[in-house]
Amino acid sequence: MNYKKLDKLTVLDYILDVNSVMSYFGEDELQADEIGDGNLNYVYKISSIQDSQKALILKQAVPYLRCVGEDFALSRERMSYEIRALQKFYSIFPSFVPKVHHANEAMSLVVMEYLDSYTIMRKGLIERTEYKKFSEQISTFMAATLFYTSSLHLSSSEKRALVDRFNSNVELCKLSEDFVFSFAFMEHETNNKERVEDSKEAKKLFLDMELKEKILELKYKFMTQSDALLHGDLHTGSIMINETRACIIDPEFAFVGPFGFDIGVLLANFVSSYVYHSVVSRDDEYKEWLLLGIKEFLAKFQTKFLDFWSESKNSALLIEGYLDSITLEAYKRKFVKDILRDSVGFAGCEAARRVYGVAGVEEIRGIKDNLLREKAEEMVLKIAREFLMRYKTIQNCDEILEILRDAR
Ligand code: ADP
Ligand code: SR1
Ligand code: MG
Repeated sequence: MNYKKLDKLTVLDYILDVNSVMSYFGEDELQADEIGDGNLNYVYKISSIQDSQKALILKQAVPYLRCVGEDFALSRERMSYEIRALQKFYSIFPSFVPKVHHANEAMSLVVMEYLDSYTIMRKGLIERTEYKKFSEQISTFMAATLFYTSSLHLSSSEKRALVDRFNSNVELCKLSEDFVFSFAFMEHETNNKERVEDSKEAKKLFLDMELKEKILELKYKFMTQSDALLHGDLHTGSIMINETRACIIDPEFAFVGPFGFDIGVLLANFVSSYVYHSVVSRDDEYKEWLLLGIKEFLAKFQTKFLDFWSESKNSALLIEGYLDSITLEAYKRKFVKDILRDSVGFAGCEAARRVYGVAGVEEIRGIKDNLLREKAEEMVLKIAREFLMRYKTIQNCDEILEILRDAR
């Protein structure tokens, strides 16, 4: 089938020929609405007119970057990686990923479960919602997907096959190399002009060579370290959540990369939320809830990762009997501590790039009051700098929380 960009009408013609979708809707009449709010793609909700409970999402990639326009070419093959990642993550932990009903790499589209009564986590955090189960759920998702796609579990050939299946996602990896690690730390045409112009803080950041050396260390890890299958853009806008379930969406940046990257990106986005509530809502109780959530998420990740590891005896890396039990335990503990440290470094990059880079986050760039927004930006940069300068020596989660508590 040749690629064709669908619209709200042709989307309905398309699914008429897809048995797995039509058997879901039966004889119902259908309607389609475009509901995407993302930077890159088109997202349609297809629903039954007779039964509003019945709905699915059809997401299609276009061969350009939607938020910039047709002049910014971006290959639509990114959808193939999103499809593959959704399927891989679903096979590891189905409860945390929307179910795929149909996928068509040639048409760069996927049809998946409609997450009804879920909120984008970023918005929920702005509204001060306390999600009781998120640290348990997200830590499980991350520990499982990272562990089971790594050389600590897979055989050598399985791991290489995984790398083959994902690591040609070159254009989106390059976007992250540019936008997460580079452009936002120098004068660049893609940066947010309004925020950079006349900003002393921006100049200071762009001239901070000590910091930029640390960012380069992490960029190098991002480019060369093929530890495990990553979501690749796991900010709080890629999590849809309610009281009972957290679901991970939008893994089009997926590739086999460093263990600490997804954890770091998520940590950075919790930092943005913490800063928002320090500067705008000034809600100390909610800030404490966020800190506790961050600590639980990181601590549970480490425990669960080690638990999964204790069940795998042979892998590409380790053969049973190679290390004695005391050495093995010490080796594993150091291993997860190193993941935590890298996560803190990646969190520094992600938090800071959102300040002047092209893709800001709502809770910082969306602050209407100029003085408050500047204060929030300064606070994010202060935390990001501490993260980056100290990431190699962080000992535990409490140290990370201290950095947040000390920032003003
Ligand atoms: P993009 O790749 O363009 O960033 P996303 O995958 O982030 O697109 O989707 C854009 C928006 O569409 C999300 O923020 C969410 O509001 C909505 N959305 C995406 N997937 C689903 C889903 N499975 N169920 C309900 N809403 C969804
Ligand atoms: C130019 S693409 C900007 C950002 O949007 C995506 O969600 C990623 O975070 C990317 O860096
Ligand atoms: Mg996206």
